[in-house]
This record gives sequence, structure tokens and C-alpha cells, in this order.
Amino acid sequence: MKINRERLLNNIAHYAQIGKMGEMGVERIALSDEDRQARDLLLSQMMAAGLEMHIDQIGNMIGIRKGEEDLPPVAFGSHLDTVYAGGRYDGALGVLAGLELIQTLNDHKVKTKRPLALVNFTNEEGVRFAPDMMGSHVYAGLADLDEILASQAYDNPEETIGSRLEAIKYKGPMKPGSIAFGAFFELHIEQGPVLESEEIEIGVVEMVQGIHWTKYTLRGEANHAGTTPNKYRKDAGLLAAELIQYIGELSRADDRPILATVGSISFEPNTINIIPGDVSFTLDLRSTDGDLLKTLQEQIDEHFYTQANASDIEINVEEIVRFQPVHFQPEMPNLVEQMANELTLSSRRMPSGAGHDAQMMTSFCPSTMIFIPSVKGISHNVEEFSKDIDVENGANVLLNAVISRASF
Ligand code: HGY
Ligand code: MN
Ligand code: MN
Repeated sequence: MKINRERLLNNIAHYAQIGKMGEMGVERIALSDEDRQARDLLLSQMMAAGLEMHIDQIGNMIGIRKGEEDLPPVAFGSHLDTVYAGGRYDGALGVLAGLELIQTLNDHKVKTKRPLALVNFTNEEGVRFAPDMMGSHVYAGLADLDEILASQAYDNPEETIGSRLEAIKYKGPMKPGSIAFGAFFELHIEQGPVLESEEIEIGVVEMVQGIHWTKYTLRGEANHAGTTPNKYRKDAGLLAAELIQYIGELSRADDRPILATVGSISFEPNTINIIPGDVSFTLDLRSTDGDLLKTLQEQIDEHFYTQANASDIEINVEEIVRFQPVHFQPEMPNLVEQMANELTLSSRRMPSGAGHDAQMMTSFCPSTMIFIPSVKGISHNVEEFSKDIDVENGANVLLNAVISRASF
């Protein structure tokens, strides 16, 4: 039994119209109107596929396909939200390949021993509301629901996760986590260059690296660019530049497994002839080595405090996310590898550089991921692309892994 390639590819193209950006891109920010539209479409397709629908209090969508026995379902899915100026595969591939899996079983009238659960998690990207992997974080019982519902949009403190869930009508009744899962699979694009460069068809993901998100706010003194002598300046902009340079040097020293990204920065009052008074910037720090991640974070923060004090500039450090590296339960990547072999697809074991819902689910049930190649390793970019044959291969590995796991 194989998935219906055309139906899946057409569905991916269909969802890519919701939040379409330019030729290829998609911008469907969590809890936006575009997210609502995609959710509404998914809801209609899940119901048409005969799934029993559940929406939890954080907006996670779970569709259950009954099994022969009433056991904890084998779950699979991902997320429909994207980053700003993102692509059509990140997240959507896992949700829509999961839907295709259900439709394929329906076509062939196959009943599985265990029930199945197709999941769309809320706000995986975390680009407008922190934290990322939010819906799965709450579902796995790793975060306090009320705290998360109160999380404010970075760009508008008036809007919270709770108010947006109400606005798009996806604040459901179900307590997150109240449906136990027997296992969780996430099909996802690799979002990096490894599989393509090694010409390998399937990534067998064994672990997900740790992620720290931190926001630094520097409070200097806005002053006249032309009349303020250097020795009187409290230039938050200059200090920010020094600190960002420090991060770059520290993270590139020798080839330690550490990645540091300053992806956003803002100056106040952001004016050509005013010395910046306030500067805030974010740091995304990642490593497969949890101890190294912690040590480097401490080293960076200590250096920042020292430099800010020396410049008589106030500094505020806001910890947004601290996710440790996770290793999937070995039987799960082993199963994925076996399914790839049975489909005579080449595969290799690898870590995930990106964070994923499976990273949260692994503390809730045995979990793992299936990667397919990303063309030129590009993602979080409107040029994100994966070949049709790779989409088809990944969806067939998912189908077979789920059927196997749901048979006992
Ligand atoms: O940030 C990440 O790695 C994921 O795309 N949310
Ligand atoms: Mn993703
Ligand atoms: Mn992403």
C-alpha cells in the first residue's frame, strides 16, 4: 500500500495558497487569520476523513481514527503555522502527510489494531508569541496553561495567546494531554544541507539539539550625536555591537557544536542623529551538548553584565526559552530505519538542528522524526523547497511506520 502522491502534492499546494508570499513562500503566523483559514480547511478535511475531532484549550487539533481495540492511539502530525516569510513544507508536510495516511487507509479500508491520532500543534514557530513548540509543550504537560495563555505578542502586548485563540475560535474545551498517545511520529523537512549533499533519501532522527532563546535589553542614554563628546556617551548601540561580536567569536572558536544567532535587534529612538538610548536584541543559542550550551550561556551572560557595568549601561536579561537536547527512545528511530530499508530507500541517522514538536512529545510518549531532503538546505525562507519524490518517500515511510507501530 502506498500513499496517493498526487492527492498529497495537490493538498500541499492548496495550503500554500493560504498566506501565500510571492511565488513559493508562505507566511501563516500562529493564531493569525491565515492560521485560522488553514485550520478550518484541515478541520473540514479531518471530518471528511471520518476522524473524531478534539480541540484542546491551547488550540491543538487532534483527530482520532478508531482502532480495533481501545488503546492509546499512535499519533503523528506537526504544525501549520510558519515563520515570517517562510516556506510551504516546514510543518505543513507533517500534518498533510498525516492526513494523507488516514485517507490512504480509508481508501484501502484498512483497520489498525490501535486507534490513530492526527495532530496539528499550535504555534510551533514561536515567532510572534513565545515559546516556540508551544502547543506540544503544553500538551506534554511541560508548561502551565494559564501562563501560556497570558503570553503576549512580541509586537502588541494587547494581544495574548488566549485572546487570539478566542478570536480565531480555536480555544477548545479539551484539557491538553488528556488523550494519552502510544507513540508520536513527525515527518519534517531537514531544513539543512546534509541529506541533499550526501544524496540520501531519508533522515532517521535520533535526537534534537537544545535551544536557548534570550532577549537582552541595554539601557544607555539617548543624546545628541553632534554635541556629546565620546567620554560622556552611554551608547547602547555601540555596546550591543561589541556584545554581538563577542558572541560571534565565542561560538566560532574551534569547531565546538554550538550555533549562535542574533536574529532581531531594535534601537530606540532609532534615529540618525541620536545616540541610541535603548537597544534590545535576541540570541538563539543551540547545541547538541546540553552542558556546553549551559556553560556558554553563562559565559555570555557574565561577559554582558561585566561590559554593561563598565560602560555604565543598564542591562536586562530575559530568558524566553531553555529547551534541553532530547534523545528519542531508540526503538522509534530503529523502526523508521527499518521502514526506509523495506522501501529500499537510503537513510542515515542524524540529529535535528531545528526544534520540533517531537522534541516536546518525547517526554509524553516514545517519539521520533523522519526527515526528507531540503533543496540547497534552505528553510525559514520563501525559497524552501523539497522534491515531489522526497515528499512521497517520506509520506510512505510515515505510513508504514505508523501501521507497524499501531499493530501491537
Ligand atoms: O526554531 C526552530 O528550530 C523551529 O523552527 N521552531
Ligand atoms: Mn517545523
Ligand atoms: Mn520552523
